[in-house]
Amino acid sequence: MAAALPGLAQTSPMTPDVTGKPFVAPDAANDYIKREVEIPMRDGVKLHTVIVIPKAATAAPILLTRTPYNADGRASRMESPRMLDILPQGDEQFVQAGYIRVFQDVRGKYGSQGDYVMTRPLRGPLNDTKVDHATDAWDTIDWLVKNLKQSNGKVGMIGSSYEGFTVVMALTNPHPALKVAAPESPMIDGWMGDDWLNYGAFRQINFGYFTGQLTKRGKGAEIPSVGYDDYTTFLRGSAGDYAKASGVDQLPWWRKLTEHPAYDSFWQEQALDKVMAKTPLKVPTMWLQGLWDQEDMWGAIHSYEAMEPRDTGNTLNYLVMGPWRHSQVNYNGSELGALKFDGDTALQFRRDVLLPFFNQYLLDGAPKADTPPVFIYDTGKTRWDRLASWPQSCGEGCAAKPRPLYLQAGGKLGFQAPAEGGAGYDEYVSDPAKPVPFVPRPVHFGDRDMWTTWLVKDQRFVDGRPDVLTFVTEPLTEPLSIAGAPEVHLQASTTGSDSDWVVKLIDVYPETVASSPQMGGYELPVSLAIFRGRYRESFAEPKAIAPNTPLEYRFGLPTANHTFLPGHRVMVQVQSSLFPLYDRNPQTFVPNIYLAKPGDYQKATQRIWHSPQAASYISLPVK
Ligand code: PG9
Repeated sequence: MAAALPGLAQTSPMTPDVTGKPFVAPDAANDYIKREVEIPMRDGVKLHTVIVIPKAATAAPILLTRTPYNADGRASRMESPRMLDILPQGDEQFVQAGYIRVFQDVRGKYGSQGDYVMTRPLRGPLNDTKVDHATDAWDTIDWLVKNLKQSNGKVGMIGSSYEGFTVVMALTNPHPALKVAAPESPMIDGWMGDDWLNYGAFRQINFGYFTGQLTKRGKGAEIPSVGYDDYTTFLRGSAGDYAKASGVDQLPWWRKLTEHPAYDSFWQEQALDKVMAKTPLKVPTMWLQGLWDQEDMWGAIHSYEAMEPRDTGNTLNYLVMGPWRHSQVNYNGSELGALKFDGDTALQFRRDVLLPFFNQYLLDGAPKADTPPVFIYDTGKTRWDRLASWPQSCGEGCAAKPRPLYLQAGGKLGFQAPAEGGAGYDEYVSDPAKPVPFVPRPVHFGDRDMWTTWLVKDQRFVDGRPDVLTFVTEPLTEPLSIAGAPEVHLQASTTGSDSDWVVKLIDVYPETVASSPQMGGYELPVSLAIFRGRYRESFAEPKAIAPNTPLEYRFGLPTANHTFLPGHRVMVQVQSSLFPLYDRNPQTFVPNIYLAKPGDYQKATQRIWHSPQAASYISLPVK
């Protein structure tokens, strides 16, 4: 063997190359210091916390996110000596402004000790322990301001979705050092419209999330796919049958869901908009979400509306809604599916509105920001509106009043109430064996592009199906702007004893669009929802539907800020399923739809009424 070069020690060729000693990457060139600490909570449980401090920091503010999604991962986008590179894209403006960034694993997930409870309820009837996310946020903030000598003692909280939920939890009893907050698409009410259900219809796409989050403290198992097309997979039975076949029924969370199909105290007690309605306003809060938020469409807007009456000085409660899918605020906001916007709307918001707002409350000596009380994108005109209040059109207290847009005979839609004559209804057969798909088949829940863009999908793929009714206006001669939540007033009868009703408000593009030919005739959903008919009279106490009787189904559609442009038409589609995203209604009343049996699934003839005595309409928040 060759001799070692003079001055160099000889390493035996058989020296083991994996030493087991910790590898320490040189960090002299880093522009940040990364610390991992285990912060003790009041019950002794330690929460794993990653702190990234700019090397040059003195009197820097702290930006905190509490996550069930792995704090270490959230603070390592890539290996790099630059803080800008290691933190998420949505943080770039804060990094450039010199903030200290903190991510913490919530109790029971990833590096944190303690028990994990899905969206752990506040202490009270549902939580008999001494801790919740409000106490954990308090204890964490207390530790941070006492231990980070590079900080100025001021903390802002931010986060999207589950991370937005933990922001809201902190706001229920905020630590005095918490100076500003931005819950982004926070999970607020899982039954009404966030994440788990929509007005009582269950979102089956969540099964993979359950196993991913709940089968391990770290990242859990994926459910093996039995086939590519989840339309076929979920036709095999009820949600409960799927849970059993896939093993999900072993999870306590699934048991909790199936034990509470209705909006009982389990859900009511957890609805954070109801909690916030009673919470004193202390911390300036910017509620934000996407206008096509496929996961948390309910939370931010309803929380904003719950707080707003008490924000008389317009200084504490702010609303932002961008043309975004779920959490898109933290990525590129130039486009969504087939839609193109006027530049990167997410960056525009983060740079021009969010950062100055946070700076105002967190940076010593920062100027007052010019923050609009409401910053909302007009998804028809494709431009931002800066408004003093929201909604712009409502029953009472708004500048404008909603107008009823009536379903009419012959598939027409218009502002004139229906006249006498004709059958007074249109009908279709809803067959649980052939439910209406929510996106074109094959439907693969693992297809992220499909999931993130389904709410803007061209609805022509179902228009014309015999089980989808379509009503449409003439082409508009003037712009028609809506700014608020459209409300459905559907007069419907069914031959069954239970039914789902899906209503979609759609912007139909002109047949030709020279600048984007592929948009010619596009049927863009502006706002849509599914409503489980058994909850017509009470969300808490389901009731069988009286067959063959026109009954009114009244429910809010998601908030919209949209101008239907001249040449466009307004369309409404009505159907009885959005499958397999939502579990099928068997159309026979059963005590618990999660546990419906094959024989319960029955065809039903559905009539949508448009007679003078039973007029169906959408109350449109026109401005
Ligand atoms: N929408 C996800 C979620 C929030 C809350 C509970 C469960 C899931 C999320 O993106 O975090």
